[in-house]
Amino acid sequence: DVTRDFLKALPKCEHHMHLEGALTPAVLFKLAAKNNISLPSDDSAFTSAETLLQRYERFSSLDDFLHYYYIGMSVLITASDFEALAWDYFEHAAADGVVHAEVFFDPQAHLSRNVSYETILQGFNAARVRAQREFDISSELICCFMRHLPAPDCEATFKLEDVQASYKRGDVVGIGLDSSENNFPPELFKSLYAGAKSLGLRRTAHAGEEGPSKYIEDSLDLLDVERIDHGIRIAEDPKLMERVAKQGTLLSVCPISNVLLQCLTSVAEVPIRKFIDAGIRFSINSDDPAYFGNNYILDNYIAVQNAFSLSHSEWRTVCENSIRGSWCSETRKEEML
Ligand code: ES4
Ligand code: ZN
Repeated sequence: DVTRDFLKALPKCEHHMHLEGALTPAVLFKLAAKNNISLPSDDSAFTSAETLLQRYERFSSLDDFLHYYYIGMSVLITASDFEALAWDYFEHAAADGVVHAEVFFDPQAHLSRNVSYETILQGFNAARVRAQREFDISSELICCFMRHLPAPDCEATFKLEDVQASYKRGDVVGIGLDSSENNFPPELFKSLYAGAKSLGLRRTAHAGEEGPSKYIEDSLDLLDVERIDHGIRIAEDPKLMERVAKQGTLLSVCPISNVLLQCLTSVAEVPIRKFIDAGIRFSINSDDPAYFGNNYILDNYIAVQNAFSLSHSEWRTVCENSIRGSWCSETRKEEML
């Protein structure tokens, strides 16, 4: 039988974890006090870390979650705040048996508060260097653009000197697209993604989380993405499933997130068995662990096991596909395999 120890020991890659989503209510209140940031006084959820945690247990939708997520990250000010946030994640990742993590961040949410891009990267990079040294965890940063903002604003951020310099240095491996999905279709971001491709950046986008499977198809056709984040609604389109299986596009699936944001009513509804039967590659990820019941990657693996009873060999295939779908060097992939 597949045990927790077996799942923990697998060489896991994480592809879908928003660093800002690792901000726990306890750290949020600590940083708010340190940085003199006032939290909303008209929402009783912000009375204490305990009441906030309780509010996190009943998100009604992606947008309801995002409201709290964007307020939460307003307490992040200094490089050491960003470093502590990322380090907190890497400690959990190490405990869960992660060997390689490709993590998202949302620069626009910080630049708009006059936190510099260099401050963000300095903090994250310090944590990444330490995670490599102390835990042997390799990592990559993926720069996400927030699709609820005007596409020209996203492109202006993409073109900022500091942002371009981080791409050239190799500190950022690729771009992603996140935030509210419905009514913000992939086609709005065609020129952003064309620009990223011309720089040799890797490309992914959230699609088919709350939005229709058409957004998955359009992300492939119009944005030329190499991975799809979530992608669960692909199950509505058998033809697209065939295409994604054939192309080998990897879906970064986040089962507990999908349930807690009420995209699905249980983990058993994640189309894991359909994906396996169709030959669709996927990884299993935590999304925003501090907002989703403190569930990190291993909790998501266990939830999938409880719902689908995969075999040892099926689990090894999940992890092999996750390694092959990673954006690290081929040498690093061989080490992990
Ligand atoms: C996100 Cl779960 C999810 N979906 C879209 N955007 C996000 N940003 C952080 N978590
Ligand atoms: Zn996400």
